[in-house]
Amino acid sequence: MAQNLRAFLQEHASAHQIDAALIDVMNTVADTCVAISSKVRLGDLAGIIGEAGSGNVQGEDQKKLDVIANNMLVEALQGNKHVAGLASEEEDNFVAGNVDGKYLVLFDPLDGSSNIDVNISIGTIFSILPHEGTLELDSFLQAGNQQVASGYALYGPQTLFVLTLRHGVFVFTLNDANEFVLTRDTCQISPSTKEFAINMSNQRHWQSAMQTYVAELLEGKTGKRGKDYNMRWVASMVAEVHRILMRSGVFMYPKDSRDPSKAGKLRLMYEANPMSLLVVQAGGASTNAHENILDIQPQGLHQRVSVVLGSTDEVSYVTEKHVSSNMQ
Ligand code: P6P
Repeated sequence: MAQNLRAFLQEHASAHQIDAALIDVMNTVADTCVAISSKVRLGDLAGIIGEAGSGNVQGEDQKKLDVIANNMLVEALQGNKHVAGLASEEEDNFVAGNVDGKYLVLFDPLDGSSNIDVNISIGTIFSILPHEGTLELDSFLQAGNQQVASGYALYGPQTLFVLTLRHGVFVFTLNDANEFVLTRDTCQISPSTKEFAINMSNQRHWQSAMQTYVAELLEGKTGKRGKDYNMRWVASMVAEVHRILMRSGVFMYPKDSRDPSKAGKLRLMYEANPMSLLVVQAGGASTNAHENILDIQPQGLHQRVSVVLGSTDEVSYVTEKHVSSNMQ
């Protein structure tokens, strides 16, 4: 019988001397994702499709489910004594938790929400950072390599919960009893791939190094790379990252010329950092096309970043292309 998440986490914690308080926080996140999944699954039947009629700090229109998922996570995590504070894509500022808490939880409550109304996979992304002392904004502004855990829930044909506590990547599937059970105990991204994911409609806005790189991919076996590639674009980062964890690939959301002040579209603290930790734990790589994302010292809670993540051969190739083009 497949091991359930709670039993797995207990065993994993004793095998790797992981703090029981962190395990408790992970269980709170997982339990809340089960509750979110119940809402997502019902869609129109639960009256949760469509716009909330409000906007978030990102300047995006919120979907009803964005707000519902966010409120569920805020309430659940504020109720966990080990959570000192939390930050969300849907909250302008950080939210205080319990003064004696030792962990901070940062999350995108519903990533890919433009896909909700058309029944395409969406997800919840979370990052867990250590905390001590007074809670202030700087408490959250830790580099991604400080994360003690990260993961996501993927609300797709199956509801999955994928996590790392820095000792590998594990996949759990929600069963009929609404319980996550272990279905994959290793994820290994191969160094090479034939599959890339990027929103091609932005091609004219990319830096020349990215334009050159993608043009080489499109040349296929007759070109410089010597092999044919396939392309995917789901417009849900959780779905793209999961595909890469399952069968390798490279995902890119580069900065573009439409808004030079923006380093990219995706958010560092609760999208790029948690996903980068998972990818690196699975043997992949993740950069902003110049440096490892996990090494970036954050300047703001909602700062954006360019993302190139997945199979190491492709990530290093495209990163080197950008670094050398900057030196010219
Ligand atoms: P575009 C979803 O809104 C998201 O933040 C990521 O999940 C996804 O990879 C990206 O934006 C999609 O962006 O510009 O293709 O809609």
